[in-house]
Formats: sequence, structure tokens, C-alpha cells
Amino acid sequence: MFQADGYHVAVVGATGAVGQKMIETLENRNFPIQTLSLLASKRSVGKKVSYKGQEIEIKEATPEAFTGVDIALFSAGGSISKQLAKEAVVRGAVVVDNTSAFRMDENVPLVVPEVNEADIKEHNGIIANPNCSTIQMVAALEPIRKTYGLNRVIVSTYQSVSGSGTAAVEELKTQTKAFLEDKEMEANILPVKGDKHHYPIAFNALPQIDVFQENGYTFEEMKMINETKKIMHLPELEVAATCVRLPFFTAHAESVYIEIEDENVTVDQIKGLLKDAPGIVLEDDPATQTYPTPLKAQGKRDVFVGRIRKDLDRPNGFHLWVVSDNLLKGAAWNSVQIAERLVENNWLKK
Ligand code: NAP
Ligand code: 3JM
Repeated sequence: MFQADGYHVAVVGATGAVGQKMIETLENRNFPIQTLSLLASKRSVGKKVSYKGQEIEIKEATPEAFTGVDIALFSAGGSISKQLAKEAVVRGAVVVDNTSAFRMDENVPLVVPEVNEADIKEHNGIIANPNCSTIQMVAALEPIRKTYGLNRVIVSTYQSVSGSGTAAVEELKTQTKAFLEDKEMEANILPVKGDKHHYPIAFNALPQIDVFQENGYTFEEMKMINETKKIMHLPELEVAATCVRLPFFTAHAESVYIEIEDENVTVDQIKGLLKDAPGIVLEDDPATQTYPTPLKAQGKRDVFVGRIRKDLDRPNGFHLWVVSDNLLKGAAWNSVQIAERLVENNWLKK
């Protein structure tokens, strides 16, 4: 089960929605692990989590917990990453960070392996995992950009509650039950945990994910805008985003409008590119009502694309529907993929 020639791996936020999927993904991928440290807050110390049939006790995430760790996967929120990621790095670990803490830092690569794998090797101890909504979109757009160029992106998202953690998942369950029993729905978590105003998510749609910025966009929208330009190495790319939370549990869907450089491209040519692209599954056949949905994408590692149409007014415009499991490709799987590339390419040590 544990390999003597494997790595010392730590998962920070091991009790959370993302952390749990990280542990599952490490297990499913048979990642070469010699020791596995599962770290969370003080509240969880002593809880047990199973890995390959063995019960592992949760320990508190402290600077000393990273002694001897080779690879640390962080998903305990931005403030924990800001406190502890560098503590892990000074102790010799390479950190794959799932939070927004370092994503726009120019010394930190921001990586979706299907798009910019080579950026991993430029790391200085920390590699950032992009936001879930960004990851699935850039994975779908990269094959198109490579062949036909990309000028503009306008995206609207349809995001599940698991993106806001286990408390939001519980809140949707409780509110749904209350609503169906004609009781008052209590809202304590969404749209932003810890914020002043809360709205019910059950039977609703919330056009706010993360906090508002001065320009009127939410932080989630600005993450999509800024991260897309960085990952695709297209600082001049025009990107606009509207991010919406909806009452389903897992996977995010996106309506993506793009303008490419070439005006003579057909829908079949775009489909041909996506059909053979790494990590992408094309599910697109109006005749048989075939297209991706969040329920079908749940539990899968791929990014699913369908509903590809040419814009009716602009010859270089296309519309796509992109769906993926936010906890897998959007978080845990993308992080484990980065860890796999680190060890396969011998990029752990500089
Ligand atoms: P969650 O279900 O609420 O889990 C939060 C995790 O953080 C739990 O394991 C929790 O441990 C741990 N934690 C909280 N306070 C801590 C502390 N003081 N010290 C150590 N650990 C602490 O949230 P989630 O959905 O898994 O998300 C976790 C983080 O991952 C998010 O805040 C976000 O930054 C990132 N994330 C990234 C993506 C992405 O798109 N890449 C997607 C979702 C989330 P306890 O159980 O002990 O409280
Ligand atoms: C997804 O520290 C926090 O408040 C976490 C907020 C958060 C983030 C983030 O900004 O790191 C919750 C859910 C993300 C993310 O992936 O960007």
C-alpha cells in the first residue's frame, strides 16, 4: 500500500470537500506515497480518514507538520495557505496550492497541465492550482487557441454548491427539505461564508460567488478573467465573466462565447479539434439530444464539451457548453495531475 521508494505527501484541509477528493484521487491514481500526513484544523485532530483501507489520524496543520514532507497539497482556504505554504517550502516541500493566495504572483506558476504543463518546472516551491471555473474553460479553449487563435471570451457560469465547501452542501440539503415542508429556509452560508448577508440557495440562483470588488465584478469573476490570461499566456485576451451559483451539488457548467482569429472555421472543424484533445470529451449531437450535464459529469475527471454553434452574426464567433466536476478537474484531480508531472519529470528539486 505505502511504497518504500514513494514520496512523503501531506494533504492540508484533509477533512474538506476538496481534501477528501484529493485523498480519493491519490488512491485511485496509485500515487507513489511512502507516508501520508492528513492535516486540518485543531477541531479535527484525532478524526480518522481511510486511505487504501488504512485509517489515518488527522493532525493539526502546523509549521512543524511539514518536516520531511516532499509534496504538500493545500486546500484549507487562502489564509491558511498564506500562513503555512512558505513554512512547508522552507522545510523542503513543494506545495501545490488550491487557493487564490498565490495564483497571480509572478513567481508562482499557475497550471492546467493540458494547457501549460511546462510552466511547472519554473516553480520556486509553490505551484498554484487555478479556480475550478477557470480550469475547465481553459482546458476546452486551448486546443482551439492553438489552431485558430483566440481574441475574446465571454463566459457565464452555472456553479454547484460543493464549490463553497461541505457547509454549503449541507445548507442546500436543509433548505430544500424546509422548502418542501413549507417551513422557513434558514440561510447562513451562501453566497459567501462569514459575510453579512445571506440568501437561500434552494430553488434559487445567486449571481454572486465570492466577494464584490470595487469594479462591480465578484472575486470569482475576476479570478476567471485574470487567471485565464495568465495560464494561456495571453495578457491581451479580452475576457468577461458572470458567475452564478445554482442549487445542485456537484460539477460546474459554463456557457462560453469565443471569438477566434480565423473567420472561415466550421463547427465540424472545432469538433474535430476537441474530439482528439487531451482531457476533453466531446458530447455534441443535437439529433440525439446529446450534450453534457452536471449529473453526468459528476465523479469523472474529464472536461465535457457540447452545444457547439457558430454565432449567427459574427463569422469568427462560437458558442460552447463546458461541464466538469469542480472537485475533480476543478480542484483535486488538477492538483494530483500537477504532482504527477512533478515526479515524472523530476521537477521536484530545482
Ligand atoms: P471545506 O469543505 O469547507 O473544507 C475546509 C478545510 O479546511 C477543512 O479540511 C478544514 O478543516 C480546513 N481548515 C479550516 N480552517 C483551518 C485551519 N485553521 N487550519 C487548518 N485547516 C483548516 O472547503 P473546501 O471546499 O474543501 O475548500 C477548501 C479550500 O480549497 C477553499 O477555501 C479554497 O481556497 C480551495 N478551493 C479551491 C477550489 C479550486 O477551484 N481549485 C475549489 C474549491 C475550493 P476542519 O474540518 O478541521 O475545519
Ligand atoms: C474556491 O480563503 C477563502 O476564503 C477561500 C475562498 C475560496 C476560494 C479561494 O479564493 O481560494 C473558496 C472556494 C476558491 C478558489 O478556488 O478560488
